[in-house]
Amino acid sequence: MTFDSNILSNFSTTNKRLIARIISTVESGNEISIQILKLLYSKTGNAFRIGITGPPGAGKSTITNQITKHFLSLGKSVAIIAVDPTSPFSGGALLGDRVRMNDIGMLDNVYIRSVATRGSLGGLSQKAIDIADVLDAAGFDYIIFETVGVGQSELDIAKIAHTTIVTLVPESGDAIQAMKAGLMEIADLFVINKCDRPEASKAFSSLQSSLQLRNFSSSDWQPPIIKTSAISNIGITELVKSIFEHRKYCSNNPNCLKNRIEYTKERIITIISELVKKEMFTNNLVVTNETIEEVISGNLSPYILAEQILSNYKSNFINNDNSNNSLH
Ligand SMILES: Nc1nc2c(ncn2[C@@H]2O[C@H](COP(=O)(O)OP(=O)(O)OP(=O)(O)O)[C@@H](O)[C@H]2O)c(=O)[nH]1
Ligand SMILES: [Mg+2]
Repeated sequence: MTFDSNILSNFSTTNKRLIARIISTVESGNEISIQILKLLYSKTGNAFRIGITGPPGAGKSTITNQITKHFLSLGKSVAIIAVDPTSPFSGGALLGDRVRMNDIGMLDNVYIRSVATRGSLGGLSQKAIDIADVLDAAGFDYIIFETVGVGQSELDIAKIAHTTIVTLVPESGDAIQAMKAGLMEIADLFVINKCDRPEASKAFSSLQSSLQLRNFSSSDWQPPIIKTSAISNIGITELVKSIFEHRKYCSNNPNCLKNRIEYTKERIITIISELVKKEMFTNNLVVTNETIEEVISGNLSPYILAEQILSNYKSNFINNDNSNNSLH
């Protein structure tokens, strides 16, 4: 199987048909998809990646919609990846919202894609990350990931996003408690949305007190809390300003770099394990049914067998490929 790389000469933010085609290929995870990803990678690294998470219905899509419009007004392009959307990427169940969302999706400089990761191990799938690379290579200035804060995905989002926004609503006082363990740590910025509702200032103080319990050092980034009423575009300018401030803070911060190194290492290990797994399966596990029956009958530990297979695999690898193996 080969891939005609000339196709990529037309690759740009406005060629949505080609973007959709390439993303579908990447989602299929076949051999061509790896060729494409390898080819595109040198064009990545320019998009600023924003993660937005929070409980269902907190207003994540509405905020995404508003910040997208803000970026567009600055002449920028935006790609949105909705990870496991609980409702279609629509701004909620209301038809009016859905129409408005479709509106921005129709614009030249906006691309919206939903990705399902449910059922895949490890939350945010490798696929969502690969898709972000495709969109980055296409030339989008901003990539926004929307995830619902109820699983592993939102914790993973913090690793891949340059800036992570945790969205809460005034009524989510209890939710703040519930989410302390996970969401509090990953937020670079907090948003209390729906501030047109009562209880907003109470929610603000309660979140502020929870944050004060954390011991930030003077050089640490201290997550600001921004009050918004996204539906009326209130607080969005402040939110975008804070995103820019965080971006600036991270541009030369060793902790941010350390996180990126950790995440990239993790990503490489995931790719290696997937490649090894694929190879094991294509070689039919290089193990006989008799050996597997030994495991079933309790005579051979699956751990011992796995170690033996791995060790055979490694010695094969070393024998077959002792050239070109220096990594820099
Ligand atoms: N009153 C009020 N309602 C809002 C505000 N922002 C969003 N909403 C409404 O809240 C509902 C949910 O908004 P969404 O933007 O879909 O929320 P979401 O967090 O993306 O929802 P899921 O993706 O389903 O988890 C919609 O009906 C919005 O119109 C706001 O600032 N004030
Ligand atoms: Mg949504």
